[in-house]
Amino acid sequence: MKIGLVGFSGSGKTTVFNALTGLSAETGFTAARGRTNLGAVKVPDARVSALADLYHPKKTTFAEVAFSDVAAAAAGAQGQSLDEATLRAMREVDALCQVVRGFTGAAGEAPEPLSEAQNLENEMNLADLILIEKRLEKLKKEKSKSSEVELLERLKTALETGTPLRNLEGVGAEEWVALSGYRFLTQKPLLLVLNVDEGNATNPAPADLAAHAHEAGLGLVVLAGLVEMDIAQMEPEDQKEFVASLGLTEPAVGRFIREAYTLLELISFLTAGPDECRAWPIRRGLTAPKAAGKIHSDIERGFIRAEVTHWDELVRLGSEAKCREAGKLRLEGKEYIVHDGDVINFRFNV
Ligand SMILES: Nc1nc2c(ncn2[C@@H]2O[C@H](COP(=O)(O)OP(=O)(O)OP(=O)(O)O)[C@@H](O)[C@H]2O)c(=O)[nH]1
Ligand SMILES: [Mg+2]
Repeated sequence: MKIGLVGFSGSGKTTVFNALTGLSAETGFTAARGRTNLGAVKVPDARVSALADLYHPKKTTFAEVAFSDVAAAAAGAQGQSLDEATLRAMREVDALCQVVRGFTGAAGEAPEPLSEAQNLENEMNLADLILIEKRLEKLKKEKSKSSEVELLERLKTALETGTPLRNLEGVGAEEWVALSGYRFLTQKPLLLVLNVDEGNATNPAPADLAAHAHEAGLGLVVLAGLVEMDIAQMEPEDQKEFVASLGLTEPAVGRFIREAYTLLELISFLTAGPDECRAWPIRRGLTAPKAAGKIHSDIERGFIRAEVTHWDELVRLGSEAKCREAGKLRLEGKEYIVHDGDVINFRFNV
């Protein structure tokens, strides 16, 4: 999964990037403009660790979230905040995370998180609208009567009335597939990060921002970017102590990833054995063959059945054979919907 950090200049995107990835990209106004920071974090997963303790595999593989810190939006006239390069970078990611300034700015500016969040959301609406209008113009010139015209007109109406595409109802799954090439910004899941000072690290988000996130179906995480950046650099033992002294229970990255998984409706199934123990993130609701396709398309194509145990049963009973004896190893067919925490062995024809 790839998440793009966006937001107005000075909101703390690079600071949050460092806090999440543990890297040390340059922050502040002297930082090289236009430079893209890329990084990835392993998704902490106690289930993978427990399976690795059982199998002592050659390789243990956690899921990964990749972050890109690319998009500095400039405060300015409406429709001019996002340049072409920024828009391109934003279209590439699976989900967007807008960093919103929740601390007093360098020149003493009070934070205005709600309007800041809404400003950028409007810019994204506008970017999608412009894309649609250009495409419609072209299709109409070609006198196209395709269903695409009708569909784009519906999207256009929604955006004109301020509805981001992710909240548009009545567009079917197949229609979305037909539109996937556009990579609309307002269709991507959006997670707001309110970047606050240390003193506000344990306070909830302002009620108006929280209400907006709730109504618009956005994720919301409050974190103290500067201090989390330090936390990300510490050894695990010091980290624990320091995090507790701030009144927090864990570094922000854990909360952030959980919120992102919920927003993206991601779950993980697991594979386990002496070669590798691994977590595979998938969208909730996938059938066993589709899930198998994440490992390799051959396994999806030649799918015969899935042998499924739940990770805690496997860890509790200690082996696949014991699970089989205890009736905890199920054989599932191609209609089976994969659950979070399933340990799966796929049988397939090559
Ligand atoms: N007081 C305070 N300052 C912060 C916080 N987060 C970031 N800053 C400061 O705000 C300035 C801008 O932070 P950056 O992380 O560089 O912001 P950015 O969004 O990446 O900025 P651009 O790359 O210019 O778009 C830096 O001087 C940071 O140290 C915070 O939580 N509290
Ligand atoms: Mg930056």
